[in-house]
Amino acid sequence: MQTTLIIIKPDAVQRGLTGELLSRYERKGLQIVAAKFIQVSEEIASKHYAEHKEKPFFGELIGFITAAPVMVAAVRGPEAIAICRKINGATNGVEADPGTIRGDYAVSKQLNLVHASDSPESAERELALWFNGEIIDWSRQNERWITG
Ligand code: 3AN
Repeated sequence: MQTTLIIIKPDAVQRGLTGELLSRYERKGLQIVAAKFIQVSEEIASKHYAEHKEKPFFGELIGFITAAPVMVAAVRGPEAIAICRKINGATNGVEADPGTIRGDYAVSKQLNLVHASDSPESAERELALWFNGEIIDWSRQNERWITG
């Protein structure tokens, strides 16, 4: 089992897609183990995107993610990290395959609706950054009908 961080970004929230997008991870069979609707601080945004600090789009990226509220969630399941990256699709909405979130809803590199951790190391770091003891380990009654 892996747990990964999902962010439903400001563009998706503004477009009224929060529930629709969160449901894509849920209906796949992943389990929501934390979620909150927040206004992101510059401090958390800079820490989250620390690896992009030197990129020319860093300032714009921080401006975007702090511009309006986001829904942040932790989702769990077998290979949850790879599954969520597949559900999201390629970073650039123009290149993302139809059927993925970005393929279905995005035409931009920056306004790409969702974030998902890209590795176990990133997931661990990001979950610790966004959730402070708020992850709930709960059992699904129907687990055997989902993960076997
Ligand atoms: P992903 O979100 O697919 O993991 P990353 O980690 O390469 O993509 O980029 C982080 C975020 O930075 C992206 N979600 C996107 O919003 C933004 N971004 C990436 N590349 C660009 C770019 N060339 N111009 C503007 N924003 C970008």
